[in-house]
Amino acid sequence: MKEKLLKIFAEHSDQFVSGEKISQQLGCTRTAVWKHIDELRKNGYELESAPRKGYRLIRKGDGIHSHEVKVGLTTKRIGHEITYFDETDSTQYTAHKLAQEGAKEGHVVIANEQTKGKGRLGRQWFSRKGTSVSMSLILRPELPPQKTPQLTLLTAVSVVRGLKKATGIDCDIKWPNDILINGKKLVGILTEMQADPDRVNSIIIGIGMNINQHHDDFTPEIRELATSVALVKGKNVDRAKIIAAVLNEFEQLYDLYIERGFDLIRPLWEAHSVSVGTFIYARTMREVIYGFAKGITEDGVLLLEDEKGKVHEIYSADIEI
Ligand code: BT5
Repeated sequence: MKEKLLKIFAEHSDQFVSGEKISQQLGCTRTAVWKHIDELRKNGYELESAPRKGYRLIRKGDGIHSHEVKVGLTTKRIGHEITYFDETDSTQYTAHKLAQEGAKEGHVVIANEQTKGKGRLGRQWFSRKGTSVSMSLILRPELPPQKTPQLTLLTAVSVVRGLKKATGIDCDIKWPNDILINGKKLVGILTEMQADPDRVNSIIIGIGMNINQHHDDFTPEIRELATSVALVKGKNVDRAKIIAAVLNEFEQLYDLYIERGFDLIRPLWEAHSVSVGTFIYARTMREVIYGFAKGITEDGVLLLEDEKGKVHEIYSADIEI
């Protein structure tokens, strides 16, 4: 009911909508309309009411609403099914569960707040209620498992392009899964899969984006490492628009990838990468290697030439530039 009511206000942007019209569209009594309006107010929405005119939405609450995302979508399937939580442990957990239960490709899980956001290797992903985007996308490509790192890189390109379209900002990609602005982390990507030895059943792509955080919204451990769109732009931005823009870019690139492979995606990735063509430290599970990042392979593996001229294939690491 709340979603339906918000949809009515979205369709009437700044105008008043009469209580009568709302009650007809929702199929409920005027008293029930009044109760739903009251509920929205309790959720942080600012609504003006005027005799004989009805209600007008002045300011939204701090949630992200599925219909607001859907309004911005130009996709054929990605994001058509959205599961939204005001609060959940991790959108990755829910997406895995939905995938096991047979969710279709393109189903997206979005949360306004995550209490157990995950990074790679058991690390934490921090987000503050109402300020960030935490979403997980379910995919079902016919791919051998070793190709899945390509999808992390494809996602990074989609995020950079989506952010540029929705907000005008230019970001860099740091292999394999970070989006940076001025060297600070804006977005983290986590790609997980459910697979048999030779076949992927589903891939869950988690995207955590810092959007409307201000300096003090970040926990002390990441305050100096992290940035947000609002910090870069100097004002808050609409998270639903950003989600839609990223999903739109994602579907275009993903369709291209499924049809023509990684060859067309790689130059797009390289164009935004700050970790290729330069000297870097790569911290893997076993060692730290210093060398020249020569490029990425067809599978998205980083090629790092050490000081003795040996080329290492890096599958997973943290990079310091
Ligand atoms: C990542 O891991 O960057 C992947 C983050 C993926 C988060 C999304 S949100 C939706 C979905 N649901 C989840 O539960 N997860 C995914 P990694 O490269 O391991 O980076 C983790 C490190 O980044 C942490 O150890 C911190 O140092 C730092 N970090 C944590 N939260 C951050 C934030 N909000 N902004 C910038 N850096 C952060």
